Amino acid sequence: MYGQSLVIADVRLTPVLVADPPLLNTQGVHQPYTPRLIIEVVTAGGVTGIGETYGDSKYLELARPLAGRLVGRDASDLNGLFTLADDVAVDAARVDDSVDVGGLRGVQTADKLRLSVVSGFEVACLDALGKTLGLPVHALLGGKVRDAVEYSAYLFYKWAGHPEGVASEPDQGWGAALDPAGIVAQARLFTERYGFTSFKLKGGVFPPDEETAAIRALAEAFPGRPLRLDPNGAWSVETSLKVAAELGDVLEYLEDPALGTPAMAEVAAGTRVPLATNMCVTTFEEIPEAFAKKAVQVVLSDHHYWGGLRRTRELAAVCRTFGVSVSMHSNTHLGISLAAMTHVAATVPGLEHACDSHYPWQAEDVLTSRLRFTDGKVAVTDTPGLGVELDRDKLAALHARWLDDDFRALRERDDAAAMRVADPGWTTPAVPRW
Ligand code: GKR
Ligand code: MG
Repeated sequence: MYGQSLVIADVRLTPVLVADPPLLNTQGVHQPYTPRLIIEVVTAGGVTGIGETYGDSKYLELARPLAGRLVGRDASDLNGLFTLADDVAVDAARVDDSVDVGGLRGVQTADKLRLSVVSGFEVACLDALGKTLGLPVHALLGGKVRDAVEYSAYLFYKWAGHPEGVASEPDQGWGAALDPAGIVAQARLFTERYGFTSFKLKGGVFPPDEETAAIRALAEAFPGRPLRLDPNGAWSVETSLKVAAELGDVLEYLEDPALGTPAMAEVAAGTRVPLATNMCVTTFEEIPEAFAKKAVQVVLSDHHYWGGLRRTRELAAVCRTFGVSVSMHSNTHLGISLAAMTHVAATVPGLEHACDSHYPWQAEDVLTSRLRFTDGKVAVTDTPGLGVELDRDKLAALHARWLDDDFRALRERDDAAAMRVADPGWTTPAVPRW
């Protein structure tokens, strides 16, 4: 209720390991359990706000001191969060400005890591603020411009199960998908279970001809539906142009066919198929070159690494200015993040492409009730805050798994290591792979 203190009295951090199916990507395969961090911000007024972000150690190492320094500050001081996080990062001995270019989320820098941590705290503060004021998070961002947010089915090549002998949760009836027929069957399940009407296929797993055939099969099975293919930069410019020419009549867009802005610009210059990215434009600093070179037509934000919901709106404003579309990509996440994604997406004008979400792949959650997709959409709630509630028993169970020594190796997400369990000789392929 208005008038209650927003001073932060306590911050709880709970790392968890969440079950994940054996989804294939260019780096390897998803581990049977993926780390996430659940953040609770408790105000002196007795309100608890919740947030979620990546849970690998490097994120925890920043989140812990930040949590300590937040106590005594005001949950509404969202700008202050960023300066505080900068101070914490400077003090944290192990955080340097080293750069890792090998990931699926573009260039990894210490700055991006900081923003990813801050994003979870920002969402928790917004949730606390909204609950205190009796307002939904979308209202704190200026108000929703739509009542439901559309998501696309996120199709993956997939084994039927994790390798024999590896502890994992039962498959939720998805089965294997290793060829065009398997991908179409998976897409049908997505439509039956969630009503999705657009489809994104994670590529970069099989030779481009096989993935082209899978998209063709989808186009035949679902005529006129928006289709996307995302090989996470695994292709050369030449291969990208060949695929674009072959699939130009059915693709909504190609997502990160080639790695990096110069290569994407070359592809964009040679095709009319729009290019989308969550790899070459992942920070504001990367925008000028990419937009000047007309390398991308759709920027896929992810509030986790763009630094939260308000910065996602800032990104959308910059994109609008330059006539570039904006939508959302995702990584393995739980319902708190889906709620946050839905609130911010509800406030972005002119969202022309369905957002993507891994949520259907996560059978486990830390919420009392799961968010629902109806006709491929999540309804935008007007319940104060994010409109979701933490289930303490579920949280405790997933945290107990994180604490369990048998699962210690999985505290860091490493898709290449997970692949080596099945294929000991596997190394992350050099790019371009094809
Ligand atoms: O979960 O395997 C995956 C995805 O490849 C993810 O890591 C990417 O970040 O979904 C993402 C994408 O669109 O590139
Ligand atoms: Mg992508």
